[in-house]
Amino acid sequence: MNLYSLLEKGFPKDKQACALETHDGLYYSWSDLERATAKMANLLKSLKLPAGSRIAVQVEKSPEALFLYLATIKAGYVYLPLNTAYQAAEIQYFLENSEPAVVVCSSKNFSWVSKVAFKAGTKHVFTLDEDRKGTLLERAGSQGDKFKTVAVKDDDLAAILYTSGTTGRSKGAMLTHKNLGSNAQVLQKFWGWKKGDVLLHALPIFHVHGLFVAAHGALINGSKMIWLPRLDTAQLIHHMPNSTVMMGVPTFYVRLLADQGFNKAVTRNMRLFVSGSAPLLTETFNTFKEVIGQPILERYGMSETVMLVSNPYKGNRVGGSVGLPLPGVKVRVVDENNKPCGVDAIGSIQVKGPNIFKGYWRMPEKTAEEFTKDGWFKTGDVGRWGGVANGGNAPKDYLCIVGRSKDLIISGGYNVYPKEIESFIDDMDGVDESAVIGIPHPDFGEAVMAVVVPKAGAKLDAQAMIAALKTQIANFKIPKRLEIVADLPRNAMGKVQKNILRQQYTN
Ligand code: MCA
Ligand code: AMP
Repeated sequence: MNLYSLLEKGFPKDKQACALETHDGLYYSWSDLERATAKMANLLKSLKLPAGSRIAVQVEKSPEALFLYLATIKAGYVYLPLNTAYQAAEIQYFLENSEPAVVVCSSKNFSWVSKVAFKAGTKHVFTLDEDRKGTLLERAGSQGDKFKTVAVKDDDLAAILYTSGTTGRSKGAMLTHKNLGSNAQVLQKFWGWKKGDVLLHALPIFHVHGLFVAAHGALINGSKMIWLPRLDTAQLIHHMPNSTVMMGVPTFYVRLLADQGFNKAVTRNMRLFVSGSAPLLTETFNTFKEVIGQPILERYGMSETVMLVSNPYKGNRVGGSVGLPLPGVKVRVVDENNKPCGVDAIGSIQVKGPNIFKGYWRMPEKTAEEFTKDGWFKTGDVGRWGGVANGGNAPKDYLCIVGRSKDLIISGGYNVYPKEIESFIDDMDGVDESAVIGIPHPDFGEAVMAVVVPKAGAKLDAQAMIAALKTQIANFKIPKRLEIVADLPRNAMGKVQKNILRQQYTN
């Protein structure tokens, strides 16, 4: 068993057919994909890495970056993708925590990444750039272009995805070959993937959505991908007439609808638009349906679980609801005693299934905390069956997400944990305390905002604080707004009342 073998079963017979077409007019056949993947797998094998070695990758999106992922799982190693926005302090934590055997980074970051990597005990650091340059490809070039896929066990790790923690540092969610394989198979059927489909791919590939939902979907179906480096609405509109499927975070749809060039004619060959990673506003769902004539399909998942719930491909897609549990996935909404709630009652969402991760990397206690005694994973999301949540009107077997029990902000599909940003702000000179909240944002859905209290007598400069944060943390985590105030609202227990702050700054 190996996830690569499962995906490979779907590759087309005609190996000269196009697997990837890039924004700059390059065509990669399925044979190119297989040969490049084999060369990289041979390179990894030649390093004689111990079983279970992690291959940590922080590179810009390119076809070769996808082949590196495929090579890693084909060779039986564990893929560890890292957001390209992460800076030195963030990367240092991930590398020290995961102790990868190999690190692959952009040439422009080599000097600082290699320093951090060698310090963390990594033996091999390669570079890979967007323009087919870098030492990884140089070294792989001389390797053989055939590689026998390594047999692994169902519950061997295929990937580790770091997700930010509500308290403390990020946790590495361990995903197995079975977790990813079972989800890819279920989605292929559930979303009606068919021969002739072409996926328009503009998501980053260091997260579940772009890699395990979008790219896996096309690979397991042997479908061509139009491979764009990032979201660029003009490029999407240009390629859409030659595409049939697209997946995006809600910001994709907000920006498309704001573009004069986006209309029914452009989408004439599109059969499916999928949205996820953050709530899709009912307003966006309705406008899209009105303008384009087809409803966006919204689905719900997590890094720890891959996809859980989806609106149907054929059937009623409901705005404001994430739909029905996927085949094989069990979902329950429970009260504080873990007892299932009735229809229309709000409770915590818990899940079970072959797609649920193996646990957090080297955190057995954290892992145990996140599961109930009878094996349900606690998502930290709050929901209800049916009802009129989010302005929609969902049937009783449809799940609506109405909030989060975890203190989490989702901005443009990226998760930001307030605690992390607060700790950076609290460490600054002259800061007494801070509260970081999410406020509505027309483009990103939610935006990060910081409310900061200075120490007695200290004078703080909001712009200087933002500039200082920019040197320390990923750009999507930077507060879009920072207010300096005399004190924070607290309840009788002394806890900061973030709901009051959210209300105050929402308008
Ligand atoms: C960029 N910026 C952001 C974000 N992205 N600010 C807040 N939130 C963001 N998401 C800021 C940059 O710091 C910069 O600020 C300015 O916006 C422009 O940056 P740029 O890179 O040009 O932005 P963009 O290309 O327009 O990107 C926006 C985006 C992108 C397309 C929405 O963030 C994106 O691709 N998001 C997708 C995330 C994703 O794949 N999530 C899936 C996670 P300045 O100018 O001040 O420097 S997987 C998941 O959640 C689960 C499992 C699931 O269900 O899928
Ligand atoms: P991540 O940690 O990046 O895997 O993000 C997972 C979280 O994204 C989930 O726990 C939800 O809070 C959120 N999420 C994903 N899809 C949706 C959706 N369709 N609607 C609302 N929230 C979503």
